[in-house]
Amino acid sequence: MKLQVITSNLGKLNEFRTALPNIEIIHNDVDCYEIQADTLEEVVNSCIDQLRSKKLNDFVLDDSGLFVDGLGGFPGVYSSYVLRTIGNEGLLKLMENTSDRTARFKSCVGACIGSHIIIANGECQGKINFSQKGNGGFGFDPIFIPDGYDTTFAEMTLEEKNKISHRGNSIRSFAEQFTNIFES
Ligand code: ITT
Repeated sequence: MKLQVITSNLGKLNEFRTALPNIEIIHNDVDCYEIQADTLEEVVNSCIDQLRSKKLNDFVLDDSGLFVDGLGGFPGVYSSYVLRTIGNEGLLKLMENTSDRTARFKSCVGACIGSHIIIANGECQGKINFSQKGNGGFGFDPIFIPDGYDTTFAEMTLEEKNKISHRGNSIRSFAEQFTNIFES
């Protein structure tokens, strides 16, 4: 089976390919209008509906964000906007006087395969570093240190990040549900 990964983000695409080595992944960057919603899952469900109404099938997508406790969960569902506007430097500046640096990445993966809809969530706890470190990954990776490590996601290989990351976790949960539906 061929599975289309719907994303404009090549970093995400690489993570799907690494986490699902036994599935043939095709990239599709067809646009999905991201509604303004309080949760990642609402955004994912809306995108699934939009893509189905365009007659697409056998696809998976991800909506994700970084939730910083000391900022009341911001940027959260506004993560993409924050990266596009103030970027990591701006977020670090915003946190100059924030002592609580705990944060979590969340990922919600949604898939439509045949007549089945699969929704899978993943999280990764950690903290926001005081400066950017590392050249790997994408987005907020240079400022996020997962719990139990002293390196940022951007200092890890793709395989290391996938083992512990929000998206690694949501893709594993997706793969488990996929196996239960199609291989039982
Ligand atoms: P899509 O086309 O798949 O929507 P996107 O980059 O716009 O790609 P999101 O809408 O999910 O992705 O926005 C989430 C933002 O959070 C985005 O700017 C990402 O760069 C960032 N982000 C998500 N997952 C991340 C990760 O694993 N590491 C670093 N930053 C991440």
